[in-house]
Amino acid sequence: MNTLSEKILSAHLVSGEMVAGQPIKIKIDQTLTQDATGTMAYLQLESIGIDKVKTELSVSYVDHNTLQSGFENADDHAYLQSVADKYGIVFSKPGNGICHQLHLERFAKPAKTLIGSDSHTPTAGGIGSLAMGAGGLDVAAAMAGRPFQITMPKIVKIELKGKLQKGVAAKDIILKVLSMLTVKGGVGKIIEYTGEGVKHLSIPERVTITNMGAELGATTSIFPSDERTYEFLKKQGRVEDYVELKADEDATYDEEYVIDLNELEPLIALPHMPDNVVTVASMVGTPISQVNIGSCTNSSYLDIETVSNIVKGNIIHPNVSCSLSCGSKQVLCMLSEAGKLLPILESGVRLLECTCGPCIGMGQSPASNAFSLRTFNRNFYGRSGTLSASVGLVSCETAIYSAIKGVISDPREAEYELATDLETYTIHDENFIYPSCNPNTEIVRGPNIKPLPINKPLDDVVSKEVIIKVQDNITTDDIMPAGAKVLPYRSNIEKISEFCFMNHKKSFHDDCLEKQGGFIVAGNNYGQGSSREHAALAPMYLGIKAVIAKSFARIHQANLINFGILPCIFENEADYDSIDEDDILEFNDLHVLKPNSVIEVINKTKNKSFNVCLPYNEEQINMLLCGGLLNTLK
Ligand code: MIC
Ligand code: SF4
Repeated sequence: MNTLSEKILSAHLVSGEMVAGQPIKIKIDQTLTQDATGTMAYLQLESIGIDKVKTELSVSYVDHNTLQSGFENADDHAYLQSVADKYGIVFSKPGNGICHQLHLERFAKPAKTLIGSDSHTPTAGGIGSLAMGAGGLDVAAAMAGRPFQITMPKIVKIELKGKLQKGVAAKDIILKVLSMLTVKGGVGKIIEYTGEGVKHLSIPERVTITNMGAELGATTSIFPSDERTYEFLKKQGRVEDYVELKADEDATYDEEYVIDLNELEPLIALPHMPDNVVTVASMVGTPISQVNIGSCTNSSYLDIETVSNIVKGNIIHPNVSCSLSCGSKQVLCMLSEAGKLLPILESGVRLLECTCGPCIGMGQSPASNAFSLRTFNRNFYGRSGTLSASVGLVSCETAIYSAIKGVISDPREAEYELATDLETYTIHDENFIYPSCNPNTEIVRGPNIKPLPINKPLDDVVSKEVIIKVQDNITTDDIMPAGAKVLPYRSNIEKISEFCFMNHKKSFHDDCLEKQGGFIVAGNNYGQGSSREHAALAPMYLGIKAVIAKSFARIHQANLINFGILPCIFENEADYDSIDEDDILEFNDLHVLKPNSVIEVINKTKNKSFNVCLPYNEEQINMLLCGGLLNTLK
């Protein structure tokens, strides 16, 4: 009577009891990294000191930092390529595609475990892989053969009934789930999709749903591996990777929901959160000036074929700038081969490289006060690069139909042929470079690649100021912004730390330096969003010793522990209100910190105290005391 996830987890269990809330360790079969998090991950791998990765497969993708406006990104690419060659990692060249789309096409396997230094790694759950986002250091440790620790999640069942109507897409399913569960509703949970509606969903549609499960804060999301999975793997020339996988009929779940696909309508997530969902119908007529199609959520052949079919014979509205990035070279080549690219180009769409591009602010920042419609997964404040812009998240159907009309429009009114996908796919693996595993490969290190900062062991008494106090749902984009100006410094922590919290408190960096570090106080779901460990590394570098929050997002909490910053949880949430910025807080007797403890923190400014919980096991407490995972590994 096992769920799908329990079957994969138990087949990979190394230690721990599979009881929700308990720590477990699992064997990791595959890893992936991307360039924006990969440089750190590989610096960490180098410092762990192994000869060759110990996973079945590890892939290093270059898809984020592809704008080469200085030497920095190109230097990082050369570094990544040389490390991959030496340590036995497949290297995917810039322009080859977005890591999640490529991994799905060429490498992900049902019933395998995968962790990736990118929060959207659960994309591969669309073909039944148990795939999770993680910090770069955890990915490095997995490449070195260490099991991956998670808290055994609760298992949530979402039963899909019926069939999507024309104009309604898989994106609308996940937006519906987001409206039901919210951006913190998936924390500590795996979302399993079941029901007869599943068989009507192709793999590209399923991965749109698992991809955006990251926005629920879920540990991962997963679909069964069935005939549709077989069909997809066959088209990819990988039938041998197919295994059937489904939950037992009598499996029991911690929560259950039902969505009737027949009744679903086009939806849109309004600024500035992916769960701020309303119907497209309620927004019809809103003027837009930008549309961006692509990202790891919606960039498959099927997605772009749909775009091509809708735009065919139409012109993008004169007031709209519409860009499109395919998820991979395979998608782009197949569109071209099938004659589906020409209608897109003729309509006036701006064709971009097969990369993350505008999704991570690598270009295409909207105009001041613009409304931008995007098929992406995140519309966090400032992420587009324009603070005054509003970003709405929609399906490909809504995006392209609105781009033609110049205002938000309901794609159910569009006349177009439904996409049929291709009978066979053509494989274009030329941009994957297989490693020589030569131990003498010289590692290329440009001047922007600075040595990894290492934390000091924790002091017994820490008495410092609260440098910043923030509210609920603070994202890692709030903590450590991305975008074309900041991303080139991902391998230079000293430099990137200058941008820490820049959209919330410009003086954060200088205050930390002046006060020799301090504390962060936060509300619920602190650190949601990306897996970027820079959101822990930069604060660590600036001397932040603890984050005291009402609750944390999973990956960020693990990253804080990995870098030796105490993630403390208010025992009593009301104490959040009693703390102000600049208050001096004091932690005592940290050297005798025990697993799963509740400790007292003294607010010296207010002359009172409050309790915080540290629900961590012995290994994690040891890591925190030593100043992080790297110190313990050494
Ligand atoms: C994102 O979508 O926010 C990113 C950029 O892909 C991040 C990784 C990063 O910050 O490098 C993620 O999702 O983990
Ligand atoms: Fe790239 Fe955007 Fe996907 Fe992150 S969410 S991996 S930036 S496409």
